[in-house]
Amino acid sequence: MLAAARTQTVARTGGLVLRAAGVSTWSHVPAGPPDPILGVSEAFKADKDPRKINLGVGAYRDGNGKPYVLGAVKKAEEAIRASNADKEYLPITGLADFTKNAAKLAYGEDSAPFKENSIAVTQSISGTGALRIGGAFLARFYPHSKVIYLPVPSWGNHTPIFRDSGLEVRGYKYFNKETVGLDFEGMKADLKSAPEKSIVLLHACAHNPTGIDPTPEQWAEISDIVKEKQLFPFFDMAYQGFASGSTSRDAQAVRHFVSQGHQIALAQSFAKNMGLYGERVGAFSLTTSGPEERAKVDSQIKIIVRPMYSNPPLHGALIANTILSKPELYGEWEGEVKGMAERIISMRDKLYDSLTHTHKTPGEWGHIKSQIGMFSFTGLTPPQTKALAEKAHIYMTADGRISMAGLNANNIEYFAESVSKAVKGNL
Ligand code: IK2
Repeated sequence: MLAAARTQTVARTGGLVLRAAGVSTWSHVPAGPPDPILGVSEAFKADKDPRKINLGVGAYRDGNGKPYVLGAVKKAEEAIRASNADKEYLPITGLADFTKNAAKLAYGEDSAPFKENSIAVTQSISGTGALRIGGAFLARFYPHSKVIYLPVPSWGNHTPIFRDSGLEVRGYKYFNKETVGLDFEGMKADLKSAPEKSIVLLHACAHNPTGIDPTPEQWAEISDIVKEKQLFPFFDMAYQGFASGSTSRDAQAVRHFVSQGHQIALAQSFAKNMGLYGERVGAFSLTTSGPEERAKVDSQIKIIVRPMYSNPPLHGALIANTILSKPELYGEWEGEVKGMAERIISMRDKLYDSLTHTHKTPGEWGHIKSQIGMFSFTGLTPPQTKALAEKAHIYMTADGRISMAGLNANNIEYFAESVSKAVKGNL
């Protein structure tokens, strides 16, 4: 283009004029902080040391530290390929067979709302999307409160999800630093003093980040308080099967609440228990009074979803549904979930032994064994986690949370030795 013509184009279009003058339209946009969890993966990737270990993100790794595609998933994909499935749009609330099977997995086929067809359920962009749809639905239709109480601490994304949904976020006590266990008295006191009918977020199992769950007896007490205070329970179940190795045992809290007559909201994810992280498969559900009310709730969920992303992705839902609906794949999947949970538990035992017996690390480390699920809240301080990253190339979130699944026979000794040195102050 000739210089004169170029000048004319620049003069005619506002954005270009600004750029030509050296001022961009976006010059006022401040740099945001890196994500506290995914930022750790970026730092890990940039590290070239061969000893590096990533215990940041909660993604399962096999005994060789490699991402794991479940055998049941591979077989489901073969079945889908063989069926010559098309690539048409799904309905707004997703694949109906999948959402039905997801609800069955969570609530149990004998539960009253499942049998009565009163669960409004929609496919979601994994667990995050389920929480976001739920937050938006509650902000729009829950008549009693716009406040949601989260455990302190909670998964780091909960607060932004619910704030962006239009809810006010407050906290209830959950973690006791002294015992590195559940602050059950604090939790009960905070739930009792919350305004009546507030919304309360409960991690159904394998609490992230602490790895500490209430016992069944404690869940029964929590259910009583929720009933007494007429709180609205919103369960986040991102790890069904990962806590105990059994999907039905891990659904105990959800099923107990439902059996006690609570109406609940539930976010489900198939990222961890089927290893479908990047496929983004999840479900959001609400229990209603019956099919008529369910249909009305469904219609409003569609109105929330349509302007956000129109309809959910197909492939992951087909995989999950194939597994959930074919008995032989279901059985194989259950065995694989158990296998993943057991490998994590064996890492807990090894880490505990190495920290206490081999390296005589100062402090009490029993919580490494007693915590549940994918994560351990180690009790390491931010300066210790910083030193571990800078000097030992070991990456975890600044709060000292480690993804146990990142440990294996090849790196656990180096990890225990480095932690021990960090605690003794001689890393
Ligand atoms: N809810 C909880 C409690 C979660 O932990 C997650 C997944 N978090 O995984 C990343 C990490 O903490 O390292 C989710 C919901 C949502 O997960 P997704 O959207 O992947 O299903």
